[in-house]
Formats: sequence, structure tokens, C-alpha cells
Amino acid sequence: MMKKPVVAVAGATGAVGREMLKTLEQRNFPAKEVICLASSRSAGTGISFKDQELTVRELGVNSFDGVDLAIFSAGGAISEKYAPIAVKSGCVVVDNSNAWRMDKDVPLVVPEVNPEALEKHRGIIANPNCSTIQMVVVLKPLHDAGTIKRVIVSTYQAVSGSGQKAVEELETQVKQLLSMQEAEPKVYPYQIAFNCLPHIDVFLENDYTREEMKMVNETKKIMGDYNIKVSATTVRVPVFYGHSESVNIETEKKITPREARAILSQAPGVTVLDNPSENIYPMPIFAAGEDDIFVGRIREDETIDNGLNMWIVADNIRKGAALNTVQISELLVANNLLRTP
Ligand code: NAP
Ligand code: 3JN
Repeated sequence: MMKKPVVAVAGATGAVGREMLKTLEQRNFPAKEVICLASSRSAGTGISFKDQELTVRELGVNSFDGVDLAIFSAGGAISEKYAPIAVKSGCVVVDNSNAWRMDKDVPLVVPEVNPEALEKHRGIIANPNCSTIQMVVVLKPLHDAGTIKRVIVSTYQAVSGSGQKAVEELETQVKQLLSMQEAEPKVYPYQIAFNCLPHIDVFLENDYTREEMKMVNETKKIMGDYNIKVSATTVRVPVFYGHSESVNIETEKKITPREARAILSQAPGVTVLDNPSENIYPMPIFAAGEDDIFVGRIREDETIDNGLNMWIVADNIRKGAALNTVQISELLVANNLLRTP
């Protein structure tokens, strides 16, 4: 008989952490107990979970005693420091940050794409970046059908990807600007309301942003194919929930738009919304609050022999973060993988 794990959520008060608790509850995750961890700022506050009010505890070195599964969503620095401590105390860690994603001993998992990678975990499992997750779920079945050689992606990312303060910033700025006041940027370097910022995370030496390079490197690792070339431009747009992506692929074997629609309509976690004559295509307002990844505007790239263009939209906080993490956790429980080396 499977033992129900004690689960700790580090960063439980954040945009992702709150969605994590909601997702654990909605999917009736088999937890014996759920422990909410955050900084001293919110220690002692309450978070409702099922029919209980859980009291937030301050994250510390002893937080993982007696815990079986630790979910981290409190930023890379916290994961870097506390994930090894949690593993030492006997926990399996599912980490939402960038800290461990490219470590060769850490599986980077999207359950619809590479669930088998979980088998080899050594205590830490990484959840990919939200923009990568929604793209690879759509690309994997197309790669299996026609071998993708090159991907060119431009993203249109919602402010919720930058946390709770950014959601409040967009709301405040819209109100300020509509009442003829100046918009005050705090989270972003410029006004985000009624604007687009081609700048997510920090700029690197190659002039790409770190968000762009996450998409490049994570895609290859998750798809298990380092020959796929990926070029990314990531842009923040004034949308609250739901990342959109314009994706162009070049394949070795031709895939027609009709074949792509047929393949994707069978793909797990994907909904095809593609009927231009009826104005049917994915949009963030449809994707927000949904589990699936939506794909549409599938059409031939007429400038090359084997090319497709498509438009992919998903709820960045749900499948992009909380849901993917909970799906990984469900696989760990179902396959008896909640054990450390
Ligand atoms: P957020 O809304 O700003 O929440 C941050 C959370 O971290 C809060 O619970 C905060 O607790 C906690 N925290 C901050 N400093 C802490 C400390 N010193 N000790 C303990 N807890 C601390 O941010 P978010 O959007 O939820 O994102 C959190 C992290 O999740 C990000 O930094 C990123 O690594 C990851 N993330 C991943 C994806 C993805 O693509 N998979 C997407 C978004 C975020 P307080 O309330 O006490 O301050
Ligand atoms: O900006 C987005 O839309 C996604 C943001 C993800 C994020 C935000 C802060 C820190 C990450 C991430 O998951 O890559 C990180 C990080 O851990 O580096």
C-alpha cells in the first residue's frame, strides 16, 4: 500500500505557490500533510487549503525534517541553498527555479514529453521554464513525426510570470494611465501597461536574455536532441495570465498543416483551436485557468521546403509552473520514486 507523503511547499505565498496549493487540492493529490513555507515576512499568516487554514512557517534549515516531498517556488537562490539540505533530510525535491535545470544529474521533466527521465533522479527534479514547457509539449509529437531541425520562437509573456508584484503593477499602471496620472515602473525597467518589453530576465554576454537562453537550452535537454537549433526572442506584454508564442519549425520530413493538426489533436495535454474561417484560434483569455496547451494558426511556411508556423498559448502559472510540478509529483508517487539516493 502506497504511503501518503508529507509535502512542503517553499514559496507557498507567491503567485506560483498559491496556484500550486490550488492544483494539489483540485487534483486531490494524496498528501498526508501539506506544510506552507515562505519568508519571515509572511510567517504566521494563514492560507486556506481544502477545509483547513494552514499557518505559513518561516523557511529554515530544519523545515524539511519529516517531509517526503519538497516543492520549491521561492526563487533560484533559495533553491540553490535549500534543495541540497532538503535532499539530505530525505526529501525528494521538485524545483521550479532555474537553479538546477541544466545540471546533468537533475532530470528536467515535462510529463507529456520525457516522463522516463524521472527514473534516474538523485533527489532533485527540475521543472522547466514556463515558455519552454508549452512549446515542447506541442513540438515533441511533431519531432517524432518529422524530426525538427530548427525552431524560431517569439514569445508574448504575461506579467504573472514575474510574480504577484508584477500583476499588481500592471493593474496599478492601467488605473494610473486611464486617470491621466504617470505610470510608475517598479518591477520592470519601463511602463508595462500599453507597452511591450523585449526584455525578460537579465541580458547575457551574447546579447540574448537569460529567458531566451533558457528556451534554447531547456528545449534540447527535454527533447533529448542536441541537434535541434533554437532561436528565441522573449517579450513581456500587458496581459495578466497566459503566455503566447509564435513558433516556426523546419523539419527533415515534410509535415503538412493538415497532418500537424491530426497529430496534435491526438497529443496529450494539447487542444487544437484552428479554424480561421470561424475566427477560431488560441488566445490568453481562453487559456487562463485551463490545464491544456492550445495551438492554432497552423500553416505552411511558404519560404522553405519543410516548414510550419503555429501559435501556442497556455496558462503560464498553471501548466507553465504549478500543474507541471504537480504532474511530476503524481508520477513520483505513482511510480514509487519518492526516495533519495
Ligand atoms: P512571487 O509571487 O514573488 O512569490 C515569491 C515566493 O517566494 C513567496 O512565497 C515568498 O514569500 C517566497 N520567498 C521569497 N524570498 C524568500 C526567502 N528568503 N525565504 C523563503 N521564502 C521566500 O514569485 P512567483 O511568481 O511565485 O515565483 C517564485 C519562483 O518560482 C520564481 O523566482 C521562479 O524561480 C519560479 N517560477 C518559475 C516559473 C516557471 O517558468 N516554471 C514561473 C514563475 C516562477 P513571502 O510571501 O514571505 O515574501
Ligand atoms: O518571466 C516569466 O514569464 C517566467 C519567469 C520565470 C522565472 C522568474 C523568476 C526567476 C524564473 C524561471 O523559472 O526561470 C526564475 C528563475 O528561477 O530563474
